[in-house]
Amino acid sequence: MTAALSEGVQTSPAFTPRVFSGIQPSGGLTLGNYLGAMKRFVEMQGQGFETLYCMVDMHAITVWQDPEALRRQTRELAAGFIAAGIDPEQSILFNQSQVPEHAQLAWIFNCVARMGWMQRMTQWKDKAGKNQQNASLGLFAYPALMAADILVYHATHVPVGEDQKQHLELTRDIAIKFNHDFETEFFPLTEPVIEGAATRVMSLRDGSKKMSKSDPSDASRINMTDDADAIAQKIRKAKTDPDALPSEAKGLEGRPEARNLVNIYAALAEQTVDAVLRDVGGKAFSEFKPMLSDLAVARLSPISGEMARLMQQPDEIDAILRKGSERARTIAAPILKQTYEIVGMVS
Ligand code: AQP
Repeated sequence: MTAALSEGVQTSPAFTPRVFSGIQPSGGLTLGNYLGAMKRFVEMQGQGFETLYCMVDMHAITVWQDPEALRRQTRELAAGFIAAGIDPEQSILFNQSQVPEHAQLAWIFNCVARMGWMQRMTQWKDKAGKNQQNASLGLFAYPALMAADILVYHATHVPVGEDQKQHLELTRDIAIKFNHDFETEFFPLTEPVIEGAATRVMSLRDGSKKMSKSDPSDASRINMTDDADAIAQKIRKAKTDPDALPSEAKGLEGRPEARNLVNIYAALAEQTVDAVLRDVGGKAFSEFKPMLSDLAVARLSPISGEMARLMQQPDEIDAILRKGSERARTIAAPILKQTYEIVGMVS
């Protein structure tokens, strides 16, 4: 039996409705992170869930991070969360490494998950590339840590972008195997929440590649800290095709770059793609791109302005994250303790 909380979102009554999600401080925040994840995080606040949002710094170091850059990016990401609308009183905002229960539960899950499951993960294949022997063990085990991030809170819902869907399925597989092996129903089967017009924002330079913080080309992405000129220039130079925009969504088939810009517009305007195309169908990109730039600047500049202001007060950011990790531990510690008991570890 399930109980409806908000439109389209269901939860099992056996578990407290609880949202967990994280973002890696592996670079500056992108428009992809904002539309695919952070905007959704804000929308789920105050909707009948407890909400926990995390800077997943332990995930970030699965590939090399300069220590000074990691510190700066972690604070900048926290500033981004708050500037985008996460209220650190209402939600629990914290840094993953400061809640050791994540790593402790991850070890148990390393012993539950199978090598074959990990080898199938497309993120592992993409990030390790052809040189798997030289990739870190942490990168391979990444999905088990992600499962621990979620299940150490018995989170029932995880808002993510499309690229994380496979990892969420693996989280459910780990919960199912743990519950089966130990003859329990201790871990919930967490629901991914992948919704909206921009669950997969693509590179501005290549409509077949995801927009990403770590793409070597800065022109491929809009950073949340970009100023109005940089946003306008990147959109002006974004790859497109020579045709005018269609009036219906099916006219975007086979036109990945056009689809991407329309999806971004729809997500920023909070309209459906069909509604956007009803207005802009027939326009050339030379007309549409300035509309998109104006909208992006209007939506993003209040956030980047607030991020810059918050970054002037790093001690305040650190205090918010410390308080968040203390609150997070009050939920995680008893769940870990019970897990140890189920597994047979003597305390
Ligand atoms: N392009 C995207 N479109 C929609 N959602 C996206 N997300 C990331 N890129 C897009 C969502 O943002 C959340 C946090 O992602 P992450 O930082 O944990 O890692 P990622 O998915 O690997 O993001 P990046 O920007 O590509 O980071 P790097 O370059 O370090 O690997 C997730 O919910 C993700 O779906």
